[in-house]
Amino acid sequence: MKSGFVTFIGRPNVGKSSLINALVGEKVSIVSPKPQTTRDRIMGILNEPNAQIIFVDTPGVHTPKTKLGEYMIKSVKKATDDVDVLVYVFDASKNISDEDLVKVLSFTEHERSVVWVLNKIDLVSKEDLIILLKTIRPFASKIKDIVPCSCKRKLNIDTLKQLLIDLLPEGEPYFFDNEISDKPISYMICEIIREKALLLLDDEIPHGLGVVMQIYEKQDNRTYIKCDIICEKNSHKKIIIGYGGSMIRKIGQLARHNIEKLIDDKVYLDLYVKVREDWRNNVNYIKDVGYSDK
Ligand SMILES: Nc1nc2c(ncn2[C@@H]2O[C@H](COP(=O)(O)OP(=O)(O)O)[C@@H](O)[C@H]2O)c(=O)[nH]1
Ligand SMILES: [Mg+2]
Repeated sequence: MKSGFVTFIGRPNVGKSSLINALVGEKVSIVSPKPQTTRDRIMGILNEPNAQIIFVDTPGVHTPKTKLGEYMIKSVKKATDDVDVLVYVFDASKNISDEDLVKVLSFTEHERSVVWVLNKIDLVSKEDLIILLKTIRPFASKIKDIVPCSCKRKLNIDTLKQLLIDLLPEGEPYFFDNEISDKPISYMICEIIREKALLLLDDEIPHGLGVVMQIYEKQDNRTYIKCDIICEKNSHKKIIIGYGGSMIRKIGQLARHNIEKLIDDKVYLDLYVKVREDWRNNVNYIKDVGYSDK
């Protein structure tokens, strides 16, 4: 039996969460085209007949501007200490700068195995991929392997899975084999709601969004869930609710669909919008929204 922790790091938006969802085969981490979608370290657990891989998803490496941002960077640091394999993800369709390489190489100064993934190869030609591989190969002397992947086309996902299993140490499983994440269901439900809001809302609002669960109640033939969507300004609240409630209804419909799949029950989802000015700089609010060291 093999078992261990595999942490995914890299710039925002390169596809870390998408890769982990593809590898686990379940939606454990939310995905959106907006940077800084992932705010916390999240574990996704994959059980194979002879292996348990605990994937650790992290927020993208960025320069923090708020207390929440500082928390996000701290959670990356924690997730890279003490893991068995570190996977650094690049976006193959973007240029890889020297600055990127310096940062990436700083993660290879340890004993543990490091793998590089070039994701989104569906967006580049074979020729460009070969040029990219030639450019980075000289820096890869201490790396176990470089794997080109595409989540969108499901290319090389199984190859990556097998490589990671090979690199894991022998050991007993850390989690029961029916668990898919270290986060509670309430956390995953709030994240699904935030994902739909990220997808539907304009650029300026999403960064200031948080979701807090107020009620989760199993009823006769359905589950009743009440959540607050937290935003930073009254003007944002108006946009989130939308004309005659049209936007919040859309967010609710999309989210309900995913939540019903996750908990395998019919769901009545009740959403409210609340304003908390500057909550991302208030430690107590950050905790309320579910991001805490504990
Ligand atoms: N074309 C393409 N898009 C991808 C691929 N993987 C992820 N994406 C998209 O890239 C965006 C960012 O993905 P996400 O997993 O949230 O990135 P993260 O910030 O690194 O976790 C989303 O819009 C994904 O749908 C891929 O292989 N090909
Ligand atoms: Mg992510």
